[in-house]
Amino acid sequence: SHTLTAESNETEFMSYMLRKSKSVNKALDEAVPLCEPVLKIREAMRYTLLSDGKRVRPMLCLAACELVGGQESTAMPAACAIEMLHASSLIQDDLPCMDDDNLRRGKPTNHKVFGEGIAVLAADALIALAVKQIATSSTSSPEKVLRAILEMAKAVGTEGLVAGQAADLAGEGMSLEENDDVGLKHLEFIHIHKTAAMLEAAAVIGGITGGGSDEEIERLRCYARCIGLMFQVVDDVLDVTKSSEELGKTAGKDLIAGKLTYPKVMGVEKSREYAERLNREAREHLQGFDSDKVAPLLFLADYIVNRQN
Ligand code: GRG
Repeated sequence: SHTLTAESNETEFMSYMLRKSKSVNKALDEAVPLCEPVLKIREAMRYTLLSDGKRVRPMLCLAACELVGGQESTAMPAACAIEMLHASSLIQDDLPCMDDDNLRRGKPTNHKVFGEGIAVLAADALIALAVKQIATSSTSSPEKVLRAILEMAKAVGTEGLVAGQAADLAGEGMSLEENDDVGLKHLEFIHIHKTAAMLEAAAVIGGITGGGSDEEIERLRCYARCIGLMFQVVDDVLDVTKSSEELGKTAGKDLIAGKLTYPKVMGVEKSREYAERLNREAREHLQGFDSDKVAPLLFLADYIVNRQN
């Protein structure tokens, strides 16, 4: 069966995710063909876009579309556009002037392979391609496309990713451990903008393209905001638990660098409780939807909160 019911188990959810990510990968591959002559910029775009990510955002977009009664194919151009924006942000985040990372998704970062100039251009081009992808999609009405583009713009700009990253840069080296409240506010601002905004856009755009009502779309927005924040809380907790397990190994870099994390401002136990609370809140926002159609979104929330790496 291709539907995931409320009674399904985790294995079924994982195969649902795998199926979705396979169709997303196929669509992404087709969206950036390697035309002859093969250009380095296209290779660079494909390098990050098609590398091994979880595809959580496109999956969320497709599941949200299906939740409100739409078809997977209707939301596919939007789902691809969201993953392009995500890939663009990863390339930029890894640059020497930002986080200066050598590895991403288990491979050398874009600028390590293609050089900084091409990496910056690939990130630019992926944003342009995202807009093109959704603007030329024939699966939604012009009005829905316009609404979706607005959501995308909000998610990347000074109301979204860029604001989060700027706050992150501004807070570098900030020592806020003595003042938990200020620290927590700053931390939440960063994560709501850097992580939750894009997940929110993914869910909302899925709801829009699927023909959801305004109320349904708002509920998807609240759900996605919760799981976005939860994603980061869990990430921070894993960072701490990983680094105490493999002290001196690869993890713990952020701790050494003095990055602000949830365990630092509220302790590991409280952070775990907070993640659980966000999960419950996320589920509450989805109450009343068709139980079979909502199953993937509930599993996704559990998957995020229970993940071990
Ligand atoms: C204008 C697009 C754009 C970006 C400029 C660099 C920047 C501003 C923002 C950084 C955004 C960023 C890297 C946020 C972190 C988001 C995050 C949680 C990344 C990890 O997501 P996963 O775990 O990664 O879903 P995979 O690899 O599975 O896709």
